[in-house]
Amino acid sequence: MTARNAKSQAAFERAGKVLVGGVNSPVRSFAAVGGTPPFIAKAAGAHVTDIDGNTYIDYVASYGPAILGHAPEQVVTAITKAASRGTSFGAPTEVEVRLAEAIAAAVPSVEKVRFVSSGTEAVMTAVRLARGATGRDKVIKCIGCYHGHSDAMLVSAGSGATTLGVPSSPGVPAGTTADTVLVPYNDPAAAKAAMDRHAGAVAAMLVEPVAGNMGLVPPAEGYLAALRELCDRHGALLIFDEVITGFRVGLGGAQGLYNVRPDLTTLGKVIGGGMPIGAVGGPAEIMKLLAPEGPVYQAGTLSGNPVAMAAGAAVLEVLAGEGVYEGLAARSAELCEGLQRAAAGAGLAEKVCLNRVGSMFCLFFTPGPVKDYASATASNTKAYAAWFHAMLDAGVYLPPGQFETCFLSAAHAAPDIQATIQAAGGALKAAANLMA
Ligand code: KE4
Repeated sequence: MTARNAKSQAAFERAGKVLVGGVNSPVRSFAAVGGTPPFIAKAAGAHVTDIDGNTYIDYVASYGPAILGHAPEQVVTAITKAASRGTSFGAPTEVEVRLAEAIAAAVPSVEKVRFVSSGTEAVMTAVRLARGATGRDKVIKCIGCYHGHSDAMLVSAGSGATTLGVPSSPGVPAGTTADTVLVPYNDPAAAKAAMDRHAGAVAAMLVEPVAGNMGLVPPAEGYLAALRELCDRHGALLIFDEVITGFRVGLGGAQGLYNVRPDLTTLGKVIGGGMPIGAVGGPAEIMKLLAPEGPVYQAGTLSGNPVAMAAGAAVLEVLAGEGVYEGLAARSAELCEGLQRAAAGAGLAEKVCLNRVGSMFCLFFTPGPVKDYASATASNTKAYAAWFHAMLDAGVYLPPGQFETCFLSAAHAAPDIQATIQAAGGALKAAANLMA
């Protein structure tokens, strides 16, 4: 009998001959969990179907963009219409103005926007803008937060005392990361110490207001407000990287949810409806420093791409509808309560930790609480891999790594929630065997 993923296996082998690792982004290779990634043939609503004809309930959601589910009618129609009028002009269009207006109307600290083509580009631009605005070089970031793959962001903690970043990848010059300072997430005292140590030299504190790249780690009570106060005291800018949380945890993003206003915000994922996109936003006072108004250079051939803009505008229109986020949160809560019950049924109630913010959630294979990188990386990644594969075999597609975040969409319905909880019972028992 052929494996249920024979076609994906063959496709992965073929892909490996022309695509590095057979993929275009490392996490998709299943390196963290082993096995062969399903090659997706199509997706609709809460479901993805691979080229072997297996259909899964999807919680990867393209790592965030698919908040309405896959191929929502409003978005497909918008993309089709836009594409039929031409896919890129290198000239201003009304649709990019409409999307920028929708973002400025929803995100409390944003008056002006610059669109780019990825989250990485958005963060790179925001950091350059902060450095241009302050005339300072240093940027403080949190260990475990991911802000894309620009050189200055590929840092790991250097020797404990200095917290100065050292390159985490070959090809990144030490000089590029020398101005990146690392502190633990959810540790206001460490952020204060770093700011004091580099007083007068810090351009910005860059943070994921809800961390989604070490698994899901919510901000501790008062943490974001403490960073706001610290930046004000030191004349540094506060940058919220809302590439994941923007329009995911609410129309106003995490800054609306936690009522803390950053100086600059980066966005991506949801605002593009699955098309390549990123954005930087903030007060006109700061944004006007960007070219062509100001001296801080930034440019992009496909920035404000009309097809991506049309897709994003369609998504935000639906998200502005009545009760969308309430529904997402309610179904996510129901799912997570079911997963907690399944964990108890597998004798893991005290051995796993489930974090949730709105429609983002993560089951850590460690007792927790998981509040930073150190506690997240205490997770049993072998147990996670066993859980992941048992769920995949049961028709539930989770992110292929403990340090990613699950996303629920507006298309996930009661049967999907119940089927996921049902599958979790057996999958957690498989994982329990690997947990001491
Ligand atoms: P992109 O350049 O991948 O569009 O965005 C980079 C980025 C910036 N900021 C945050 C908070 C992000 O989460 C990301 C990218 N997120 C990952 C998910 N862990 C994308 C998935 C991938 O790398 O394939």
